Amino acid sequence: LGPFDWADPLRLVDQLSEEERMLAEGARAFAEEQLAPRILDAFEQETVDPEIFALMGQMGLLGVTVPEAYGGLGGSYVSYGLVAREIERVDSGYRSMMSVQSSLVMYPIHAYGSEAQRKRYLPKLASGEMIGCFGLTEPDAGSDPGAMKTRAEKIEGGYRLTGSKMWISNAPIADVFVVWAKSDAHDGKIRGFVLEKGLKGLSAPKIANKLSLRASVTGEIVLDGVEVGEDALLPHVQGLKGPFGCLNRARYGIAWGVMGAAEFCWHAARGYGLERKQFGRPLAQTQLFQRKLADMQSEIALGLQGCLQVGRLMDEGRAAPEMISILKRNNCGKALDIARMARDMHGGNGISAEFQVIRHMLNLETVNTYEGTHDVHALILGRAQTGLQAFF
Ligand code: TGC
Ligand code: FAD
Repeated sequence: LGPFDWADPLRLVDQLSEEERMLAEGARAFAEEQLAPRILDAFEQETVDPEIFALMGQMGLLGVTVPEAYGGLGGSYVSYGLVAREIERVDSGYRSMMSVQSSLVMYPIHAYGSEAQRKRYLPKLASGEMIGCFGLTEPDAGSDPGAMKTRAEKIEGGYRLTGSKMWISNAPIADVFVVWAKSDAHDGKIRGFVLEKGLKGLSAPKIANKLSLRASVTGEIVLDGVEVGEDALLPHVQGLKGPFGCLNRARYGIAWGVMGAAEFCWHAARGYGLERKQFGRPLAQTQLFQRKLADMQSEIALGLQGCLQVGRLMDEGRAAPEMISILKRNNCGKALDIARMARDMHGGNGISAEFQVIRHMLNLETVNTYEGTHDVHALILGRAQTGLQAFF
């Protein structure tokens, strides 16, 4: 038997290619140098610095899986996951900015767009010169996006879009809006449209006073009879499988990302327990403290192995959406438990911004909810194993 590395107990690192390891190390250095110094202020002030997109773009962290011909990195899904883990180690909001741009904006333009749309948007989205957002959720259609009210009405030479989207990451600073609407010209089927900032009738007011994910800006999208040409339609997909195709990728990235946030909290709790003495010995020398550390270590190691396995299957074209539901649901739930536990293990200091664990805990409440709530993924998995629909 060989040695044991407490921080990488199942030797994830040995299962990565040289290229994947180098990208992960680069992303970690970037996150430590460029993101970590900003996060306390950004979270406290609830401000987002759009420059972060350009910095991520320079590092090749936007559109990791998009082909190089369109400005992406042409990398694997495992590479994309490793990047998400490193960014979310600093903050879920920064990972959100990256994953919306990569999986929810660049992916659909590449997978469903025309060649002209790919050329117009992808290189600038990859460099961070343009910022994108993805509008699916509405005030009355969250877990049930098929109930959306936003409509695309056929007009001469294009479409008129009317409706509103709610809780949209990046929207207030976005240049490019991927918006889903029911189209009367296509039998009421859901179609995707790519809109640009500045169109008449298009606005994206910020949703203020969030107590979670404060470093990522969230907004509404108001579509007040926005007129676009035929060239705004994503030609190659229709129906809910369009947005879900994007969500599969983003949910997969989240499953890796939340493990990064959980690792931060675990390491912080361990470090705190080694330093802090009560009853004449380090907290880390108590049985209860060690049991909590063991639980954190085990859940994170297993969660990361699951991500790697599904990532490899994605790269081979053999992953199923239900596999992603298992990971998104379980890893978000476990990360939230770990962050709450780490908060508790820091005692009173645990509620201070300086110790960072409560920020991760607050963020993970959002991550557990968006991209399909914990319970919605349970229903997806329940349906897959019983054949019985329990949504309604
Ligand atoms: P259902 O009948 O199950 O399916 C309708 C059509 O969609 C297809 N489909 C999928 N295709 C690809 N991948 C998937 N994962 C798919 N799931 C479903 C399905 O095959 C069918 O196609 P077709 O051709 O037969 O019509 O649909 P339903 O209405 O019963 O759906 C139920 C449910 C719960 C599964 C689904 O609506 C759901 O997952 N709800 C959660 C909504 C959600 O995740 N919203 C996310 C919004 S975006 C976001 O949160 C971004 S935050 C990002 C950030 O800041 O990082
Ligand atoms: P609801 O669907 O109303 O759910 C409320 C509760 O009811 C949940 O606990 C849920 O699990 C439960 N529930 C729902 N249906 C059932 C059922 N059938 N059986 C049992 N329980 C059920 N959306 C986008 O389109 N783009 C974005 O960029 C985006 N970014 C976001 C950023 C933030 C910060 C947040 C908070 C949300 C974001 N969302 C985005 C929206 C997100 O995807 C939705 O909030 C999520 O899908 C849940 O929808 P809802 O909020 O309407 O909750």
